[in-house]
Amino acid sequence: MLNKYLDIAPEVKAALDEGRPVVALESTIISHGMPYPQNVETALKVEEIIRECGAVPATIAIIGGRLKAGLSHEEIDYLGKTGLAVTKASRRDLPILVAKGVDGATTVATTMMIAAMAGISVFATGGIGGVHRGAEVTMDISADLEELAETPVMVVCAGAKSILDLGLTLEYLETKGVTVLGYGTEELPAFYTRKSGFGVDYRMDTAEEIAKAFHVKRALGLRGGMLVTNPIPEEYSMDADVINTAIEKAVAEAEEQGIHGKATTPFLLAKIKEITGGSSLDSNIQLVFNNARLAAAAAVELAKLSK
Ligand code: PSU
Ligand code: MN
Repeated sequence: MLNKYLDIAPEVKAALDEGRPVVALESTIISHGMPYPQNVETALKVEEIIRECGAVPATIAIIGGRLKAGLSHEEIDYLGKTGLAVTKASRRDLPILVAKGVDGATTVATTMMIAAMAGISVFATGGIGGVHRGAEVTMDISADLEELAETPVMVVCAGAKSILDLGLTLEYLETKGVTVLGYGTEELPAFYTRKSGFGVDYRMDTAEEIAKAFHVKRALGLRGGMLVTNPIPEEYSMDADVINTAIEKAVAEAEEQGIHGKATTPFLLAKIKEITGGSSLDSNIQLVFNNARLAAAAAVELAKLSK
């Protein structure tokens, strides 16, 4: 029985019922990850790309306390315009927002949860949350990592920003049994750049291989997701020194101002944007498009395997 708080958009429901490919998309990236109107333009364009690649997009959010798998253009526009005033909803926020009947922008963790409830297996985003620098003292570790350990959704991202401690993030994922795949690379991409200095668990060169790995994981009865890391296209990648200097500055400023808890990631993202001007936003948008294409291709392959 489907969750009584869940609304699946008719187009998404039809695709799922017929075993056609569907790709989930998150909404924190819309409300907290990019400024208006680029956030709305990007969200709509990502949906278009997924359609062109033969899958049905399902942008996920909480609207008026309803868990939504598939949003209308009006709902996407509303989330984009409302921006930071929408509650950023991670796992611990979900029951409260539903109980109160209010809105929430879903992070990677809650997008995975709602995707799984709806029966969606593949999810495309920009970057995931992870183990923050200094987490050995602050214990700031994103709930996204626990969700990857528990919830059966493949997440396609461009790696993680080095606002995180990438080495500790990989260690955490290993402990939790989350496989980290590199699409066409042995090296974990670092969001704005194609390289991080850290290795992925396995390199895979086709969407078919990626889909098969996830299909077999499920067939083995193993719980949890899988992380597919897709390097930003060369022509949009940033100069490592430029971006790393901006990140260092942002992290130092967050520490100075005593930013903590759920505010940390949005604060750092906004600071980096401010320091680098528009260039990091352009890269950010392009890597999301790139991830949408790979996620759609993987969803198409997974649908064939699931027949
Ligand atoms: N990292 C990014 N861009 C983002 C996020 C993370 O490069 O937009 C968002 C995602 O929604 C992610 C969330 O799930 O931030 C993680 O927040 P926290 O670190 O508070 O768990
Ligand atoms: Mn955190």
